[in-house]
Amino acid sequence: MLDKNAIQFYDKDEKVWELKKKRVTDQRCNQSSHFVEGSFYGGRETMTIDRLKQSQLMSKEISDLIISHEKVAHVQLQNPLDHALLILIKSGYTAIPVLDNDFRVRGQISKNEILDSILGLERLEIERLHDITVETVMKKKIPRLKTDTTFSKALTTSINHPFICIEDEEASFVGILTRSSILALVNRYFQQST
Ligand code: 4BW
Repeated sequence: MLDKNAIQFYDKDEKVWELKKKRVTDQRCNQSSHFVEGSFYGGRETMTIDRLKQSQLMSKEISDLIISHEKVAHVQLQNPLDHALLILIKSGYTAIPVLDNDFRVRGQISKNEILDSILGLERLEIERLHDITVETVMKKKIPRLKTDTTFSKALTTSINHPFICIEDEEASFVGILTRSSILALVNRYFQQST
């Protein structure tokens, strides 16, 4: 991590150097601090990661970034797969949340899971779509976060999940956090601070 009592700069090869402040005793009268110890610190990427770690961005809450539930396409546990496929196709999304009657998140369903569930030996058995419920084929193990989760935690979770369902204290569905809104904020942060 970059030291607060140090200055960093790039050389012409884009290597980062760090000069540490060191207390030097002047023989004649006083003490003073000077940047005296120089060392090669790392590449531009190391500097970028340290800037992110030290920024307030990482400890910020995610609440401002959430897409509210009214704007999120979703299906319910007991919906048949033909209905879920219709919602997925019409919304244009690959996967969407699955909710129960109490508006709680129970999983997520994707086009791939639906098509996989009707894959017969020789063809897609489309006629079965109406007889299978969302609950039967949905993915149940999905990440969930609370509205006061830090950006840092959300960023880590989004590495493996294109969207994350957000719940309130009573576990009711609040909305989703998408990878694109996380990346947009990181992008804005770097555009502003360069
Ligand atoms: O209809 C779309 N409108 C817009 N503006 N962008 C779209 C649309 N469909 C896809 N995209 C783009 C987004 O950048 O393609 C990316 C991947 O979509 P996905 O995963 O595979 O359907 C989108 O990236 P994202 O905004 O970071 O969203 C990540 C995932 O979150 C999506 C989808 O599974 C889910 N999602 C996003 N908004 C949603 C939603 N699910 C339900 N309702 C919403 N409003």
